[in-house]
Amino acid sequence: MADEDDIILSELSDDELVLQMHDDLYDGLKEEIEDGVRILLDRGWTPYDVLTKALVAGMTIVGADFRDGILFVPEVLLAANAMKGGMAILKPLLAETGAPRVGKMVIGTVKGDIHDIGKNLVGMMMEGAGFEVVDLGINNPVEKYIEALQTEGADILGMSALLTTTMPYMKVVIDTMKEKGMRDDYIVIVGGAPLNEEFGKAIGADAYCRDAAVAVQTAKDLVARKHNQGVKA
Ligand code: B1M
Repeated sequence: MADEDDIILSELSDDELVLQMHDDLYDGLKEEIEDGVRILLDRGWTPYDVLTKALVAGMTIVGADFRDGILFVPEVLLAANAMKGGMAILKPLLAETGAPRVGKMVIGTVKGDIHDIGKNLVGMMMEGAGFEVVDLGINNPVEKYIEALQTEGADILGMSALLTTTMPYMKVVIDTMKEKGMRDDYIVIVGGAPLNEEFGKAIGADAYCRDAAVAVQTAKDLVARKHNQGVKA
């Protein structure tokens, strides 16, 4: 028999359910997050709204308490695992737009950095928008990026960093591309919580993208611009 404190997710209103999902994410309850995602989808929510309003918003609360020393690494790992459970359900739906292939992107988190949720989100949204995505995972040295760009015939390099100590590594990658005379062959976009527009410019990226939606729009614009230049040449 259900305990009287048990919460039946399906009986909550949308607003209550979203708040409950923020709590469940905070508590690292993967199954509850997966159930919540399915319920919102059944109620007609778009995958993008579920992602941003239930999952990403919940993770922001986790981030604040991690920063303030209220949550620690093991708890945050559980929250990340729950978030990934929800994202796995949304991934095929976000990729299901039937959009024609618009370009190919190699994406990875930079050396020394193991944060991958934002990077995964960007990859998912890019796939949903019709890009082919080659995901190099986390902790990528410059050689791995360069090799993938060359062997995959990619149009775009996407780098993610979540730490102030790892974001300078993006410049190492771009400088190496310059040394090898291959920088102008690719569009380079960068993102991650500690970055900003100014940093993106300073390291020689084509664009800094605040979030996954901006990354998609920016990539589309830059690919279109590159193709137009190609036509004129
Ligand atoms: Co880490 N961590 N963490 N962590 N962690 C942060 C980043 C931190 C800000 C927390 C804090 O103090 N408030 C802090 C960094 C401080 C700093 O450098 N300024 C921090 C720290 C210090 C650490 C450790 C050093 C902790 C320790 O060990 N003492 C350690 C480092 C490990 C390492 O990488 N070497 C560490 C470890 C971890 C966990 C393993 C526990 C876990 C990661 C699990 C995983 O990713 N699989 C973790 C998590 C989960 C976080 C927080 C709480 C959440 C990050 C996240 O997933 N956010 C984070 C706090 C925060 O960011 N508020 C924190 C949700 C995600 C959707 O957002 O990744 O920002 P985000 O992605 C966004 C945008 O940034 C953008 O789009 C996404 C949204 O649409 N974006 C791109 C990201 N990449 C992009 C690329 C693009 C375009 C846009 O183009 C290519």
